[in-house]
Amino acid sequence: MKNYRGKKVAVLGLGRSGEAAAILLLALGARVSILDSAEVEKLDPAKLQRLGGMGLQIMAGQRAEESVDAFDLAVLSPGIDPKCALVQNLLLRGIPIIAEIELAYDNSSTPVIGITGTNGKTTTTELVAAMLTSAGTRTVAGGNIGKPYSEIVSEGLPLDVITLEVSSFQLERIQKFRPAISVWLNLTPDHLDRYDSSEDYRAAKLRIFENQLAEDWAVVNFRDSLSPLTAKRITFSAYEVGADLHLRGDIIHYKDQPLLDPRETHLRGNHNTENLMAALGVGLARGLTADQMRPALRDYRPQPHRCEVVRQLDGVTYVNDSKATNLDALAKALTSETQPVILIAGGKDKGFEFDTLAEMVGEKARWVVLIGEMAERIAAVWQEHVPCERVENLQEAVRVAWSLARPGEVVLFSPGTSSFDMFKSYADRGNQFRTLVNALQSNT
Ligand code: UMA
Repeated sequence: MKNYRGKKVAVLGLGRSGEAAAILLLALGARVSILDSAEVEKLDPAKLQRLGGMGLQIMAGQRAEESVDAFDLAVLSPGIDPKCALVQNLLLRGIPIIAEIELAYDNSSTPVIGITGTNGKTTTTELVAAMLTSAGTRTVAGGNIGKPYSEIVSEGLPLDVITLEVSSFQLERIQKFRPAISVWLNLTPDHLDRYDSSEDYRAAKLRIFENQLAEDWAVVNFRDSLSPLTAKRITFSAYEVGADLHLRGDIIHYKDQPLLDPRETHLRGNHNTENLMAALGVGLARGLTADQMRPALRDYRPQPHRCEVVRQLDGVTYVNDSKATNLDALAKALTSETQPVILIAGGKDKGFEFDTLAEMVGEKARWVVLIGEMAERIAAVWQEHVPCERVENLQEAVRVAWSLARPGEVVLFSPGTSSFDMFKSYADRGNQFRTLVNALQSNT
């Protein structure tokens, strides 16, 4: 643990991570300023009042971006791109900048399980936390899943291990962050609005292994060729029998030992089988038996917006997969469907090329309805393979999909990109879809 007493520390960003980091730093005796690029009237007044009352200094907008204060250290919120003016100003002045998770790690002696990957992080983090808890291990789930790591450290609960969902953004400015178990679920292109290339995105994620020692564990997807790792490795794959955790028939095996039948769980699709395998890998690394691991994995119910069945109407199944904010998630949702699909997709331009999915969409979907910033460009590359219709908003998209769908088909809302062009978040987008679907009337 570093000594922060009397140190002048800038916390960058007044979101959840920034608030948690500031509170932890105050408790450590630092003199804390929060700097946020947004103009003060855009910031949450209740939060400003709360933090102001704790003796924190808050700088907003241009004043924050041009600050000349002599900080000893800055702590970066994950959503802030280091290329932005706020960060560049500090870097040019030689002020060291660390990630929020580095601050938390540096001030806690509880071991960490770090779970990263493009898709499946939240489900796997919840599976691991539920499995460990039911086996008598004291843990909480936090990090990118919602509760900042710094908040968990401030709470100071007696825990055996902290289960963290870790994003590439959070890993960018770590120094010593070292999970006792690192989980690598998968990697497909994402966040190309922040990274110059997929290689940069991969390099940020790979940092989850960089401080691991030989006594640590890496639970990794067999199909991703990761260069040699220092930690002991457990591999998993729903497609390759050579992995330590693999499928024989429908049953997940660890080497020759049957562990779990995914059909006994509430999770659908091979991508979820891999999430279950990753959770089992963590359990094995911690010495749990199959009997200790199975019950919680069987009971677990996924969060909304992840291939969530909203309702059946006139023989048509409506599925909300608003959490599909990248192409890989969309591909996985399509692969999970065995019936013809009316696909609703599209959203913010994140730098993706949708042509890579054209053939799969042509095979799985009978019709595509497109919304958002990307609608035109997706139609241009998909319409040779499948009829595409562009509409103005989600309401119209649901109405068109409803009029096209036949009994036995699936209306799948799996946007394949972010929501921020039209909605507050993927959750807002999924909630609106659910409301619209629940308002549909039967044809019969
Ligand atoms: N801000 C600036 N300058 C900028 C950009 C933003 O000052 O250039 C300010 C904003 O005005 C705002 C603050 O930064 O006040 C927001 O910071 P933040 O985006 O880091 O938001 P937090 O509330 O701290 O949420 C972050 C994660 N957000 C992102 O990584 C974008 C949350 O993950 C995470 O749950 C939370 O920390 C707690 O750990 C969300 C996410 O979308 C769910 N993650 C991405 C994903 O899953 O794909 C990585």
